[in-house]
Amino acid sequence: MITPYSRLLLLSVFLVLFVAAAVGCVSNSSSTATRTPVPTGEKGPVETTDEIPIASRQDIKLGFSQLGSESDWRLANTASIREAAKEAGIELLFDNAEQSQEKQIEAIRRFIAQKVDVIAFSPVVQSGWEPIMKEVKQAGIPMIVSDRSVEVSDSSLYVTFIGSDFTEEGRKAGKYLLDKMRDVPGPVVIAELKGTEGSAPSVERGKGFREIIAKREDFQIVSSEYANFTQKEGKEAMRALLREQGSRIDALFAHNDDMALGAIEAIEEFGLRPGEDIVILSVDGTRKALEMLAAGKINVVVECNPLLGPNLMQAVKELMAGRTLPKRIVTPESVFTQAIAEKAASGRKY
Ligand code: GYE
Repeated sequence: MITPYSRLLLLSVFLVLFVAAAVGCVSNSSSTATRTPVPTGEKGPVETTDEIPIASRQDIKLGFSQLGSESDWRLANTASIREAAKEAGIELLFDNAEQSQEKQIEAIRRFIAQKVDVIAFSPVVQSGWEPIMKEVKQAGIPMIVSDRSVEVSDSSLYVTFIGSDFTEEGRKAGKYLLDKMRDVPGPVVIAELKGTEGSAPSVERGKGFREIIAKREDFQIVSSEYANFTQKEGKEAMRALLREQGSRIDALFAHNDDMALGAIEAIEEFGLRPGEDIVILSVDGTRKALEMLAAGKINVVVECNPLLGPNLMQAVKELMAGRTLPKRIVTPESVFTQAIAEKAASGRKY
């Protein structure tokens, strides 16, 4: 028989159970929200979400427009971005524009429609980006410029530019040549193989190089051709040049390794010794070029670091965490000479 007293007792038991369950719920959900990582080797809470790395739970979507696949540098750059995104747990939407600015613009527009959190791109040329960057800004998506710089009048269109100092790379090549030729009476006849017309590395490497060699009036650049950063075009341009100039060239400044490798083939076809009859200066630091440096066929390789992936992913995460980034992030780089070539080539991953 249920007395009023036992009814009261039952009611309070239910009440206590109900409150306990409710508190349990809240504390459960708050433990998910704080996402305390489970130390390895210990048994964590039953929830499976605790196994997922912290970054991927934030579900960051990054759209990246790559300019192409013209060189070994570029392939290493793409691999670095893909690997770093995976490691950071960032979802990467990747597009390769194969040297076309229009395709890059289309890809960026697609990223806006796909509502990505951040857009990064490596611009094939410096100019012509302002309208699309304005569209990105209007959509409220932060934009990161990677590898090559852009020319825009409004610098608020991007949050940061991560990449090398190409002018400094050109200066380093120039300094090497000045030093190498210090006891050689002039004129010193120089040929230049430029990359892509209007691209930041081509414009700036050329500028830095000229700035330094201007110290000797008898240094003459007799030829300056675009070869689009590819081995094939580097070879063709060098062949044409040698046909025209014969063995009158003392030095070649190739704006990247792939073009230098192509030029070496052409020089050998012509019966000349690259690295001896023609001093060869290159930029990037790919394994193939370092091997040529060790073999004495290239005289100097100025390093340009393609492994921008980790820096880029860190920047993306910082942005998503609401932090401000420096406007410019410069990659530290060195110079490879023949003295250290063998060692540098043996450990090279790209
Ligand atoms: O030097 C060249 C590539 O933008 C720094 O582009 C990059 C350059 C690199 O094709 O090999």
